[in-house]
Amino acid sequence: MLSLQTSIVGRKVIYLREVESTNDLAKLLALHEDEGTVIVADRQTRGRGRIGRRWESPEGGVWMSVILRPPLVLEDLPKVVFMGAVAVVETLEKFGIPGKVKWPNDVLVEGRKIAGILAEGKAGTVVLGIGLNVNNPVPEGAISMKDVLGSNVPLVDVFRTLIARLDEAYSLLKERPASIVEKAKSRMILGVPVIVVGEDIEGIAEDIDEFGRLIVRKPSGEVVKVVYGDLSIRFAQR
Ligand code: BT5
Repeated sequence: MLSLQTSIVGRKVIYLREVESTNDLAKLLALHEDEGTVIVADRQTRGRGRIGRRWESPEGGVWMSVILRPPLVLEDLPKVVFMGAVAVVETLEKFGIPGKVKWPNDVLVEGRKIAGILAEGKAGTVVLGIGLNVNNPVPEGAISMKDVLGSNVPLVDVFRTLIARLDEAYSLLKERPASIVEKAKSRMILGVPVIVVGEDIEGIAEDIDEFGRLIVRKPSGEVVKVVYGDLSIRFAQR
């Protein structure tokens, strides 16, 4: 019915009207499901961001997780996050919306958050969770595809496009992991003043390195590499 023609991502799709968190369910199902299995729900009652933050997931958005078994080590988890971010930006592009990646795991449109990525991994399995605001109401400071386009967007088309882009990005990740970092970098907001939240670091977000670390140049000229993890950046006013 969805007519997915992907090779891995979306080989099986498990749809629920409501779930606490697609990532939590995917982690459980990963014990016996093959890679590529997608869990998608109309709404989540306990959608999660990083470090226990809440992810608002009312009906109208795409809330999904995919079970992956990439031939990578745990240090490569940022590459899986970038794979998700690239697929989201490409999906938005297909609908005529220019999106940008904000390190480490956000996608912004018009400076506001339209999507968040949550990759959680252990022992060879990674659950890649994506929340994309489509027609749903969004929290203060966030944005949806509907807000940008001015009318409702067919949710199933967005989902189908996202699955196709994720499948492409996953083959790239497996064949040439470095190219996923390059792709994410070309779509990332760089060259702007940032503050690393919770750390005493302020400077210009210059670049990312091959491990996905953010390279920040302080006003003193000193360069700091911010490790991907639970840290976030805030754009600073100059
Ligand atoms: C994220 O966390 O951005 C990752 C979000 C991942 C959500 C997906 S949905 C499917 C799967 N199942 C889950 O349970 N989760 C994943 P973080 O960087 O920690 O950002 C969280 C912050 O984003 C919150 O503290 C809010 O400020 C903001 N936020 C919450 N809901 C939002 C929404 N719908 N749109 C935009 N921003 C939101």
